[in-house]
Amino acid sequence: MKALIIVDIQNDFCPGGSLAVTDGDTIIPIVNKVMPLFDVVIATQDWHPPDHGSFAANHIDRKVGEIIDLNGLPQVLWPVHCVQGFKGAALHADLNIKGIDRIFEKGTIPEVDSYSGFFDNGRRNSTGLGDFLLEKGVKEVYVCGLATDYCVKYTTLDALSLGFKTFLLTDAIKGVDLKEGDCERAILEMHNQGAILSDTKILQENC
Ligand code: VGL
Ligand code: ZN
Repeated sequence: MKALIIVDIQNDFCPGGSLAVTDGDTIIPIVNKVMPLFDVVIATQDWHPPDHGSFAANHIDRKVGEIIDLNGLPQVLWPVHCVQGFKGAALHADLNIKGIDRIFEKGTIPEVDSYSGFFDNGRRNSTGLGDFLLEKGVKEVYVCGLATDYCVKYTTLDALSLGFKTFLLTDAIKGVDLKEGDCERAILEMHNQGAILSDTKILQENC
């Protein structure tokens, strides 16, 4: 069984959003096109409470991009984004929502961020995604979405650590590049950890 994991294709990560990834929305038609090729399609949704510790605005004298210690873990401070129930947190309207079987929310605990769709950054709490995939008999996962150097990266690394054969759809991801080269380094790290670099053309040819 093959699963597609669509990471955080939400308004705030697309042009016009508070943490917009350059050209983030351009991957949406590509993702929609390959959804029917999968047995299971899941989406992750960054879903923060307003008092979330990853927001620079929730710390005195701290700016976006600074790194702080958040309960023992290094934390990049972000603009307020993907606040539960607000438009910025909604999945992008162009995404084919009907093609998605289940949505897993993450980043819901104020004290810890959660880049991965599987676990929080401290690996203490799971979203249930891993068990869900195992119950469905999924052996192979294909990761796409936003952002390459954060949530796509950590979702991919966790999928590998859970033993899934993990593919990265390189034409269906976009990243932040806070520092130039972050996305390239992230892709290299995923590859070094065992992710198979693929793309949606190869996928379509093999289905
Ligand atoms: C993300 C930064 C903060 C992501 C989420 O989806 O990659 N990045 N929260
Ligand atoms: Zn977030």
